[in-house]
This record gives sequence, C-alpha cells and structure tokens, in this order.
Amino acid sequence: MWNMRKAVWAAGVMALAACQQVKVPSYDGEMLWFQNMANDSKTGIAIEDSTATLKIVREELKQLTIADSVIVRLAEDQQLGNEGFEIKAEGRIASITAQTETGLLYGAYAVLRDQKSNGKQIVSRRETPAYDLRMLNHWDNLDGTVERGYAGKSIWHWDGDSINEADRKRYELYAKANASIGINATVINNVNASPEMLSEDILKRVAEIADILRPYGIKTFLSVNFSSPIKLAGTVDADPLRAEVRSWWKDKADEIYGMIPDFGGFLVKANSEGLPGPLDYGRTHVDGANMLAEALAPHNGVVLWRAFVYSPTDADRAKQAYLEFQPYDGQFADNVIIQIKNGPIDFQPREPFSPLFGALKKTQMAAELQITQEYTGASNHLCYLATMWAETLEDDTYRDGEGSTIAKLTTSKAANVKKSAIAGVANIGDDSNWCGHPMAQANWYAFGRMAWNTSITPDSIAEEWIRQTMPAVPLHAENTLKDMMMESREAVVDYMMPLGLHHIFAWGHHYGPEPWCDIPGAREDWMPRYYHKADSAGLGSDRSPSGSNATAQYNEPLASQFADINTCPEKYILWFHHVDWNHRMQSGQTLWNELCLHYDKGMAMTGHFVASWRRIKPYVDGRLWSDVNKKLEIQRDDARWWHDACLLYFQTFSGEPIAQKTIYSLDNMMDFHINITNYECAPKGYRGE
Ligand code: GCW
Repeated sequence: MWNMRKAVWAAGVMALAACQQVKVPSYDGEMLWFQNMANDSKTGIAIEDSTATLKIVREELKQLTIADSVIVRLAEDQQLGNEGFEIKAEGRIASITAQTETGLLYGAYAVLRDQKSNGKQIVSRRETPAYDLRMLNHWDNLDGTVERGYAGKSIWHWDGDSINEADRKRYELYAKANASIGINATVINNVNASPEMLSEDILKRVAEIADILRPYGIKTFLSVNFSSPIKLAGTVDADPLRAEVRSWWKDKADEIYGMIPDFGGFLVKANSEGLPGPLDYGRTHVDGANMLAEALAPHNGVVLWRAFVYSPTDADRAKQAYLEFQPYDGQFADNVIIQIKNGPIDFQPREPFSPLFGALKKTQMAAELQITQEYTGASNHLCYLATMWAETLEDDTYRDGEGSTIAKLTTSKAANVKKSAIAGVANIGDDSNWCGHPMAQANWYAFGRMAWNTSITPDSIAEEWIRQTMPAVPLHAENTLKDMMMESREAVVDYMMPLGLHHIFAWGHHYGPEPWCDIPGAREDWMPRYYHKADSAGLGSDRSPSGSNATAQYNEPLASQFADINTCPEKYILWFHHVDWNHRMQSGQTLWNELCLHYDKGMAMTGHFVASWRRIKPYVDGRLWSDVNKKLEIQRDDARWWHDACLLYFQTFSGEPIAQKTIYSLDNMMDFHINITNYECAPKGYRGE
C-alpha cells in the first residue's frame, strides 16, 4: 500500500514536472553557488570604481536584476566597523553603504544573495561580522598533496616563475567564493608545515597569491614549522629564548611584511604528533607563542597557536589539551589566539565540546572546525556539517555562569577579545567542482556564513545554498533536499559512532571502520580499543571520577551531569562511561539493543537519502544528479559496512543477537520500503504497510 501510494505520488510529480516543462538549468560544479547568474541586467550602478575592489563590486553588481538602480558609496559610520555594511531598499532602488571597500563588497554579495533567496528581493539591513578573522586553514603541502584532502591535489602551485593564467583565474574564483560568504583570511599551507615554506622563493609565490586575494578582502597567513631557523639558517636549535632564534623570526617577519604588507600572521602546530616546538627545549607554549607574537606585533600580525596536543602519556588523551594550556591562562601576548578543535579528541562525528573553551578566562580562543570530511565519509558521504558546528557554537561552557556559549566566548563581542577568530579546515582541492562531492560545497558555504553570523540557522543556510546552487528546484523538492542535508550528520553519527563512540576508524585511513584494529607496538592512543574499551561487561570509556575523571575538566553543572551515568546525555554516554551491555537506556532498551538500533537507523537513513534524491531528479542537471546519486549509493553501501563491521565486532563482547527494526534492501531501491516516519514502530521484517 505504502509503495503503491509512493509510486502514484512519484508518477504525479513526474507528470507535473513534464506538463510544467521544467527548464533544468545546466550546472557547472566549478561555479559553486554562482550557478546561472544573470547576464542581462539593466540595473543602473552608481559607484566610483577607481580601485581593484570597487571594480569587482561593479562587475558583480552587473548581475543584479531585482533593482532598477543601486547606489554604492563609502560613508563614515563607526558602528559598521571595517567590514560591515548597510543596505537600504525602497521599491526598486537600493543603496549599499560601508566605511570600507571590503564592506561594500560584502554588501554587494548580500544583495546578490537576496536575488536568489530571501524572497528574491533586496532586504534593508545592517550587518557586521561575528568574528574578525574568518579563516580557512588549508592542509596543503608543497609537493601538491593535501593532508586529509578528498578533492584532488592542492590548488596552490609552486613551480614556474610566476602564477599562470589558468591558476590566476581559479584563485580569483576562489577569492570571490570566499568573499561572497565573508571569509577574509586563509592559511594556505598545512599545519604540518615544511620549513621551506619560509624560503625566499616560496615567499615570492605567496606574495603573488596574496596580491590576487587582497582585492577580495582576504588576508594571507602561513603555517610555520617551529624548527624553521635551524633548517633555513643553521641556528643551533630553535629555543624560543635564544637571542639568535628570536632575531631570526623578527627578521623573517620583516622580510615577509616587506613582500606582503597586509600579511595576516602565523598558524602553529607545535609539540604535537611529532612536530617540533618549545617543549623540546624545556620551554613552554607561552615562550614559543610569545616569541612569534613579538616578531609579528610591529606589523599587527597574529599568532594562532593550536591546542591540538597530545602525547603517549598516562593522561587520557581527552584531557591533555586542557592540562597543557589551562595553567598558562592569561600569559599569552595580546596578539596570540589559542586555536582549539571543537572537541577534546579529533574532529569525530560527534564529540562533547573541548573543556578548554570553558577553562581559559584571560586568553583569546578560536574554535577550529573541520570542513574537510576526514572522519565523516571523505568526499563520498553527504554530511552537512552546519548542524554539528551549530551544536558546538551553542554549547554552554558555563565559564562565566549560564549562557557562556562557545559562540559568546569567542566572537568579537566577548570580553578580553581584541581580535576574534574562527577557523575551518578547508575541503578544497583542484577537482573541477572544488570539493569532490557537489554537496560538500555546502559545507564550505556554511562555514563562511556561520563565521559571519553565528545565529543564522543551519536550516536557512541550507536553503540559501540550494537556491543559489540549484535554482530551478521547486519548493517541495527544496524541502526534500534540505531535509536530507539537515538529517545527514545525525545519520553519519548513527551508522559510524552513535552514543558517544569515537575513533574506531581503520588504521590506514579515517574512512571505514576497524574497531578491532590491533597493531603490535603501535601507540595505544592511536588504537580504537583505547577509545571504545569493549569487554564482556560493556562498552565505552570511563571518564567519570571512577575513571580518568575528564568530566572534572568541565564547569558545573556539566561536570556532575557528565559524571553521572543517569544524567549524562545519551549522545555522550559511551564517551564518558563504560556502560553495562544491559544498562537500561531512556527508551527502555538495553545498551546493546539501543546501539544496534542506532546503526540500523543510520543505515536506513542513507537509503532514504537515495530515495529522496530521486525526487529531485526532474529539477537538476543530469550530470549533477547522477554524480550525487553515485555518491549516495556509495554512502548507503558504506553505512551497511559500518553497521555490519561494528555490530559483528561488538557482538563478540555482548554475546547478544543483533537487534533490527528495518529490513533493508540494498539491491532494489525503487522498491524502497523503509518508512522513516514510522521507523520507531516498524517491526523486524517490515516491508511496507
Ligand atoms: O586529525 C588529525 C589528522 C592529521 C592532522 C592532525 C592535526 C594535519 O589525522 O592529519 O594533521 O589531526 O589537526 O594536526
């Protein structure tokens, strides 16, 4: 019955589409969210376009069709700051005002966004960004590879005397894409940085790149290797208190600013995963960061010092960043920002927030989010990450009492913050569609939009993105697609690591499951069992006071809430507790059954995505459709892999049969029979109503 209804409904949609003769616009993956922009605008544009930035503003506004005229002007308005803008619209006449050219550029992209979304009319408003630095972090290496990159090789090329025409065009498009969503800073190389990055030849190319990005309001930053002076100048060591080392960094900073006057600063991964750092010389993170800060300060440069540190010690890895950084609160220079990954471990599909956010009171902090899908299905899985980031930004640390959300503690308005920042590890490569998965472009887009305004909802960002990327999709299909996006991250959590499980990925890659992985002699904290702790009694890491006591790193009331198995949110239960297989969950199910049902549901959702995407087919370009379809089918098969691998392995400990609520047909999706809405009550063997 259900199938029949569905078939009739589908036929109806097709017929409707046919009789409306949907004109499906062509799709060019390279053009990101600038698909099918108008080229027949008659809008009058009043602008003094004497500079590179203002020329871009004029060019962009030539695509504006929803106004008869637009006046673009600079004016003093302190509250708008350096990047804010004001848009006023009366009928079909609009004006964009800002104090700076960059503000005007952001205003221009805002009205163009209105043209495709926002009721397709220009909306009067004033906007200023939430963060001063809205940064991409590329993990790109000089040899052209991209660490944890799934979209081809690096877009940055280092050979030849200067940047070639094709690259120049791509960099302009890259800059335009970033500017259109408010990204104003980019670190172009990997945090696992080569000292060579600071060599003269490479810096010349960096300067060329910076020249291309500058008119789009984007500052260039570099990741630096702490041992650079040893490698490049033969200093005896890289001790941050050694005069010779300090003056090398000063000279290097002067040299860089001589070439790139608006250079942003350095991003540093030190004493982490084998990289050198001040601790090698018995010094501290403060010594290291402040030395670089001193070199950059005369030029207004910034040091982003990463808190992603852990070593094979006895301390629970989840506790280490806090243990290493909290004692130095208040000692970092004014132009140092501590860059903290959202969770205490490493970009897992779901982690509780890093307790360091709630512990540093006198230190500037930036959240580091991962746009590239290292642990969320690479460029094969649909995983719209805005929902994860919103979860992090809204998490309450209780640092200054209730309401101390991460957003509140890190944005420009936060106390003690001179320069605020947020970073996203880029998912960009030289693939023609930039991100590997067409839908992964939405994550790049969403990162920029959330960095501009932490309160825009993931839902409305998805809507904006769809309207600009797939402009012919009618409302019902847009809603279908939006639902897929909004549900996708939870689905990934469910089929990979539900209930607080983490780091059970395969050793050689971070794509598939390998909870059983056991490499003789390898670091304990790189082994899945370090995290899942499965045994015949139960599953999960005991981080309560009876275990590693990581819960104590959180402020009250969270510390007590997480510490007690009965009050710990179930989404984190296996993160904080070793839970008995027969523990009764809120649903009334045992832990084992609940675990099975999460895997089952995640897997079912991926089938649901395949089916939903079929409904979008009439409205999008054929190649785009099949490209995404292929990936969704891979995701569905991978979800089954995760489900089978994890449950069969954990079953060796629980000894219980695998519970299931859905029967999942992998080979005949047209006969799709999982009713997600009725999921909760679908009996085993369920095959439709
Ligand atoms: O997630 C881990 C990655 C490494 C990465 C590291 C980091 C750049 O597996 O590839 O190195 O984190 O964030 O420094």
